[in-house]
Amino acid sequence: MHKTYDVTALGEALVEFNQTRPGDRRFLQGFGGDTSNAVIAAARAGAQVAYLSRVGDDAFGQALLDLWHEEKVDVEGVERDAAHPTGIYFVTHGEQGHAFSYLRAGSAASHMTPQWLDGPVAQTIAQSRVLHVSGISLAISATACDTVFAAMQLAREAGTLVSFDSNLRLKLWPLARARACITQAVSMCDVFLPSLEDVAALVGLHEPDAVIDWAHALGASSVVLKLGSDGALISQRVGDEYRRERIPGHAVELVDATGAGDCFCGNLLARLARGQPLADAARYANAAAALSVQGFGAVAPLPRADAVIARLRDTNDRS
Ligand code: KDG
Repeated sequence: MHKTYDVTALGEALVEFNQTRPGDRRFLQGFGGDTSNAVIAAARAGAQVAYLSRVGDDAFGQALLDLWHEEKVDVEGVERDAAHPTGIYFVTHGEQGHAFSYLRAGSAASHMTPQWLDGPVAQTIAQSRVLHVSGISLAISATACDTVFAAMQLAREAGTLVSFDSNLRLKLWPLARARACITQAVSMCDVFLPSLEDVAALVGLHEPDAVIDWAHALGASSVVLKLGSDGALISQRVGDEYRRERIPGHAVELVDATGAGDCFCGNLLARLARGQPLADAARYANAAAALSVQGFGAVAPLPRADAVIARLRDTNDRS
């Protein structure tokens, strides 16, 4: 099958309202939704991308479609739903970092079903080098969960690499269900992109090497453990061996970490889809994520390739 797209993601996009300062009543409108953030990050890295989702036939759904149009994200696989709204979320900031509050129950995206995959959506998955999904895509409803598993299966059959970010959000589902579904998804993916906090909360593993062993034992052939400002630990099956490497982090001044993990995923997948080795793709993604936390909101600060390349060059010159 000819691969038209480098990276396609499936999930829910949201309109974001981000508190401008801790305690402030002013909220800046932006955009979010982890898989949408990741696919925009990949587009800004130079990849050909598509997004698969459902939005309301409302002003926020239109705003998201306009955003994707500006960002050169193919939206053939985005359906509008006249009966259910586009989801929204609020970001508040405090001493513990940022927190999310959602108004998304019953949203258009949560009404996706496996039947919706038939036709153009399945076609786009088959025409992609990578399909990216997340724990949030699984969490938003039972039918969305079924849809994501069916999409992962379609991708596997079409020779499309399957990427999965655990993105555990315990406001969206109970821990026991999250554990069962996320474990299943890890067993169906090629590239697993968890954070240490997610796996600690899910299965009680706190050591990076133990997390990598657990994910490989479930079936993921590549694991990229995101460690925030400490960089990443990557591990890849090569023949009968597993090769592990630590990718150092970047010290930067943090403004807002919303979407930094999605930025990392989108940039990593854009580079992998173009044939870059995992370690180089992870170094690139790390630099991109470091840049993204210096701006405000999930989408606005996602960097473009020239800024990431300049950051990598500066880091090399200093070492
Ligand atoms: O990773 C950032 C996302 O979590 C944010 O944009 C909103 O997708 C979102 C969610 O469901 O938490």
